[in-house]
Amino acid sequence: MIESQQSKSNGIMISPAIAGSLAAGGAIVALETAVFTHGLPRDAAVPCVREIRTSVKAEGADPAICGVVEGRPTIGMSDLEIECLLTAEGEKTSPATLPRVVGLRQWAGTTAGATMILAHHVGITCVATGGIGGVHPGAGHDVSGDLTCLGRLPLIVICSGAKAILDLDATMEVLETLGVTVVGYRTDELPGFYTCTTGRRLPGRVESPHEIMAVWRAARSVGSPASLVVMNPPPAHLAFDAPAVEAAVRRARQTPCAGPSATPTLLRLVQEDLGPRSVQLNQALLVANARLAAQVGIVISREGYSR
Ligand code: PSU
Ligand code: MN
Repeated sequence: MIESQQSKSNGIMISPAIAGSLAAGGAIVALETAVFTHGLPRDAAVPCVREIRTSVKAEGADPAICGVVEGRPTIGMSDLEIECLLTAEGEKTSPATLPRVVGLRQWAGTTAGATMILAHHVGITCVATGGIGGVHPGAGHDVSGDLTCLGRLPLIVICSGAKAILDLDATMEVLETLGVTVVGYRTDELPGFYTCTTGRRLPGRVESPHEIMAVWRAARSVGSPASLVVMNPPPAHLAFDAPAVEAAVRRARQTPCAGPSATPTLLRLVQEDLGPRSVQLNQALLVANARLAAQVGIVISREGYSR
């Protein structure tokens, strides 16, 4: 059992740094952990967490790594807790499984959706992730719980698109159906996680953290219940060409997989196919998205927000 000096809010464990920042109205960026338990290779995970922490702090915001520590939903996990989560081989928890892993005292890395639930519950607005879940191709009705959360919770989610293995057109359609506002960050095109472009035009674009805040605020003032998704293209110097990614995805899809393991399995196959640069890119885009989320958090914290 890991001893902690955390405070508890709404049943959620909060680290002293995050509790202090929440009380002071500071800028906080919530980050998921499923990408570390089930996305990146194990040896890349801890250095990536460290880089994210450093970058968010450098922007003047507080990084809140979210996950389930022996059944305790936690906001602001320590490095030790993250290492224990990886050692315990915690499961990947989505909105649907979060109550079970908490109730039955298990370890788990939270998906973007589960992270959104925890963040919203304690009053954190900005969430950063790599790629959101979405609609898987085929007739299996596999639609990520990330999308439901985006439709229901009034957050700002910064990502680099939906994951390359998904049906991107169907994913964009479902986001629209759920009333989720989607904008590109300094781009007109939907990024493809591994690629800067996908040939799909986004409904709108923003140029600055200030504009992101303006759109999010407008969503609140018109009574929208949903999130604002900001699509931030991956760093161009590491991004891949679309044909290379398409070929890797096609090869990965030849391996049958379904359910919660579908995303991690397919992503691992694509990653192996694309080689080590894909891991570097994954890390770099996580850091870049966390940075942008920090900048947005700062603007909101500075300008204040009232309904
Ligand atoms: N990015 C990765 N690997 C992952 C994920 C993201 O490189 O495993 C996770 C995210 O946490 C995302 C989740 O929220 O996959 C979606 O999974 P599903 O399709 O099962 O909802
Ligand atoms: Mn699924």
